[in-house]
Amino acid sequence: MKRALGLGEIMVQMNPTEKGALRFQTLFERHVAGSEANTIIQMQRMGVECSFLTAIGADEFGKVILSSLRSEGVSTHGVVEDRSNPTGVYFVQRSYPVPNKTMVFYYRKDSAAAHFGPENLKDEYFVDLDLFLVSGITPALSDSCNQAALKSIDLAKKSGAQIAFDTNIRINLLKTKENAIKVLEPFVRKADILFTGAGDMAMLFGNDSEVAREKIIEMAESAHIIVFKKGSDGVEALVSGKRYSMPSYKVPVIDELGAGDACDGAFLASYLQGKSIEDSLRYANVAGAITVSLKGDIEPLPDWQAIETFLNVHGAGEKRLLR
Ligand code: KDG
Repeated sequence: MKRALGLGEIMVQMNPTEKGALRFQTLFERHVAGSEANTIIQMQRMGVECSFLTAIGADEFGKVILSSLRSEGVSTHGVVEDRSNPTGVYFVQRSYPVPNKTMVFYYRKDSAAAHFGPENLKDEYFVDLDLFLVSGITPALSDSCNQAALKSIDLAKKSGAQIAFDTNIRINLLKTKENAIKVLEPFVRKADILFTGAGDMAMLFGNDSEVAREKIIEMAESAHIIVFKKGSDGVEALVSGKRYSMPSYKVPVIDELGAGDACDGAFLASYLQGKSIEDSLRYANVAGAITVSLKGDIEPLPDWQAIETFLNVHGAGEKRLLR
């Protein structure tokens, strides 16, 4: 069995039952979500043995996060209970002011997870590991999280694991483009498998998409795989210099949150378990399509059976190899 480890913040997500401005919402569903945890749970559902590193508050929301990870079979040995700081929470606003677009409002400053640091890492977490995963959100949380993410990469590399990194820019955490480049560049340089998207590349390198693409390829000096997520335009990959492209599936969009994470997780689980790049991209698209069509980041994440059922209905999709 392949083994993966993730690091990041998991929060309680309050998602209104109705679309529209938050000030008019009175009924909320309580979900659990966090980018790297979403990806890890996607991988676990597809047969990778996963564990997760984070900190939770000694509060009710911390308890629901712990039981969510455990109920998925994700190992929580590296989860720290922080008695001084609370579990982070965020609110979702759907379809307002931009129809079909989701906005998030965080209550995560000084959260337990933001206090996670390199002192919480143990060598044993990195033994027999195939893949370590982190995204641009974690180093943006705090200096201690940044240090923990960098040290985890060193420990994972020493144990022979591959490093997967998603640029995942959250500008409300990183504040400026200059700071985004400063914080994210070391991670882009160290990644073996890099995930990014048009929005993130424009944020880092400007609106000329070809220039931005060239710049990120140049910066990703260790990456043998770069996956470019293009939302409803599908997904592309550059694998040891060869370009692959896979169009997306057209489905109704209810809540886009978590779709990119699902896409990363399905790609990584498929690739680690020996699937071809084309199939890995196809399953990544399926996971993204299922996730946008339902609320909650974790609940929709498909297992193999769900992927197969989806493909039986929607077909395998157009397959193109760009040379
Ligand atoms: O990818 C979806 C996540 O970004 C979101 O649900 C919460 O982890 C989160 C974040 O930091 O924005």
